[in-house]
Amino acid sequence: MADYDLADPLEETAEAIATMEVRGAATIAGEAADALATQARETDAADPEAFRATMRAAARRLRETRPTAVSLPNALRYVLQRMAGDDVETLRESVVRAAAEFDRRLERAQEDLGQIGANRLQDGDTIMTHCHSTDALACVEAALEQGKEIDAIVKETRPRKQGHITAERLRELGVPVTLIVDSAARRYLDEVDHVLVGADSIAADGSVINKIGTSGLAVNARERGVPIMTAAQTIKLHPETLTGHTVEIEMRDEAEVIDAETRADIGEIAVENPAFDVTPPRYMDAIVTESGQFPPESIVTLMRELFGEGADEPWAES
Ligand code: RUB
Repeated sequence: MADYDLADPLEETAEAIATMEVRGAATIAGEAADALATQARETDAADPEAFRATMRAAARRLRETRPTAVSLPNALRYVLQRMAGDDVETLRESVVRAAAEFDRRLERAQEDLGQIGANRLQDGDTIMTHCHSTDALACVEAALEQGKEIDAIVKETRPRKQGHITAERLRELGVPVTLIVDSAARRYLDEVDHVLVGADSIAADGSVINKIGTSGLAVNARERGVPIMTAAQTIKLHPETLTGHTVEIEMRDEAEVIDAETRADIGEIAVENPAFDVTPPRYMDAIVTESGQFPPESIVTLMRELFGEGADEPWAES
């Protein structure tokens, strides 16, 4: 494989995504698009072919960081599909412009879906959250702007405790927060009007791929009669699932679950750390996107509209 000279900021972004310093599907997508723009500005490729090859290599480097959130390849696809021109300068400008356009769309999509999600929430409602989703919080923010009072029960979300970020953001918005450990969720569901989660990927059959623990929460919510919605802008729709591919579930380091010393004290055990799980469509009440609210089973219609019958891989080495 050819060796491409990738700019330091691109390597830094790739590393930040891999180590979860940058995390959450929408944030990862925005940072990846920005990294491509920076790479385009900084590359000293001498001719159009070298420029295109470097940009494809940059996209591959970003693509390999985390496998589950489809917003990442969708962001790379958006930018690379708009890379056009017969000379390096024009190509460079096209990439920078596409990345900026992508960022604007990302922001607008989140605002629009927030308005739609907020319509599902009533004044005085209590929500339960899992992990930290900016799309989900956009719904709460819009509900607050509509003058509704919302309380939140926030699941801690082991092992990385992204619930702490959610708790902090909700407090900044003035929402009363009760933090609970994950295993306390079912006990508190009777006090909850809506479970509100985000998504890393949505499959063509309406399955929702989100932080590990979402599916168990959804099953419990259904059993308790509490509606559960996913807030997910359309960059979370996974085009490859239209042609039968499945979504890869990231397995992360066992050190996130248990430290080496405790593990040694326990004795010979296996430790596994899947980062995401799949919630079947029958346990999800609604998927809220910037294009409207959908029953999970009908999301395939929107996917076909947006992606046709599948998706290309513009980062592939030619
Ligand atoms: C994050 C996670 C979030 C989705 C949606 O997992 O599962 O619910 O990414 O987030 P991790 P957003 O912390 O492992 O990245 O709505 O911000 O895109």
